[in-house]
Amino acid sequence: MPFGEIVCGSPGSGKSTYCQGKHQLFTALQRPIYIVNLDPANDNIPYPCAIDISELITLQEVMDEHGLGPNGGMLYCMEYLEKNFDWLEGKLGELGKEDGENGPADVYALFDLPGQVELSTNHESVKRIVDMLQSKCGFRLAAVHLCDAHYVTDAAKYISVLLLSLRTMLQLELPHINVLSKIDLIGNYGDLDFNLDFYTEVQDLTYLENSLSTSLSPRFQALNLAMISLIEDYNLVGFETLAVEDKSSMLHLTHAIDRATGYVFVPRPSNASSTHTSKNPQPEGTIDESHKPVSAQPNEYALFSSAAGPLKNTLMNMAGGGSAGTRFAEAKDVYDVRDVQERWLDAKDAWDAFEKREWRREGEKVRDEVARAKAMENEGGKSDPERGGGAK
Ligand SMILES: Nc1nc2c(ncn2[C@@H]2O[C@H](COP(=O)(O)OP(=O)(O)O)[C@@H](O)[C@H]2O)c(=O)[nH]1
Ligand SMILES: [Mg+2]
Repeated sequence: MPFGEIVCGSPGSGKSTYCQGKHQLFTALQRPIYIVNLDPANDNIPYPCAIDISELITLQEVMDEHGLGPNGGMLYCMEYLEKNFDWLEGKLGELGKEDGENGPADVYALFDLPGQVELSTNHESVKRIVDMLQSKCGFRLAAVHLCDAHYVTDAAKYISVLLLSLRTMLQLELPHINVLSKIDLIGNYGDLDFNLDFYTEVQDLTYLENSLSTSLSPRFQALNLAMISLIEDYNLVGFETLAVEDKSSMLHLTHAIDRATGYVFVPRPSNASSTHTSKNPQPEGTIDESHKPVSAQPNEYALFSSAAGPLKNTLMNMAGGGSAGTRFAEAKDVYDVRDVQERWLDAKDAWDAFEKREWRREGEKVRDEVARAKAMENEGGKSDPERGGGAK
């Protein structure tokens, strides 16, 4: 069963960077992943692209041929893709056939969408493309909606991003994960009025009234209150956080997405034994369950990143040797938004310094290991009987 993510969000919210980060993470976890670029204006694609819409249509062509501007051109491109969905279906059908994979049935794909907000809020083409991915190609999808974390620094912007997230959720009708992206930059925008969990958990929004009434004309106060109560009535919006370069953050988000799509609950790909080749061996100490029926075997791709439950002690381990990480140094086993607050707001400098020390230590370790391996190789060469240097 193919699984995937519809990666959406405003221009510059970090969609392509997230796709690239996820590709790197999954490659490290030996979990296959394919990225489909559906943004015809994406010129510098930072990730290896399995399928690229620009093979079908480019924004520049459309603008030149039909005399359209960038926005109209983008809508045209999406309508064109909808009409030519067979092209996408054919390309998706080719995925996963190399490297002993199980073919398109077991593909995990990321769909990098264009940033025009109306595409995921009120234009119908993307919605119909998503529907066809599910009905024709059998994908189990989740929407991953990226919003720049900068929006939480201002009450009015925060309300607008809540409304945007709510509208996108209602439009796409998918299991939905809203994400405050670039959370590593949040400290640059000054102090927040509330702790981060107030924003991620969308707690009692009436607390925002004061800041809203000072930043806007009194005429709009009633409207603000009405919008706040609308968001609270639906009670649907919440946020995860993301800093692409931070492995714990990426793993935590992957965990949330795997639960939303249901990936953690499916058995592993039916030919997964073929992934344990000499090139891709089973990790040392793993219990070999290949004799059991596939349905009784754990989905190890998800296990590495997800099904194992909350990422126990990930950050605590990092904190073990340093002075940073006051919260993490306590015996705790859940990575939550308070950890994010400490990492990027309360103790950012201490954590940055700690990470730098860790990287240096890791670099030195690798250098020593390489030197040791070289020395052993040289010694082995000297004592090699075939070369005549060894004792007989
Ligand atoms: N500091 C930081 N910058 C990020 C992060 N994610 C994306 N960016 C930057 O945000 C900018 C826009 O990202 P991009 O992926 O092109 O956004 P897109 O238009 O949504 O695809 C780029 O300069 C990225 O380097 C992040 O997690 N942290
Ligand atoms: Mg992009």
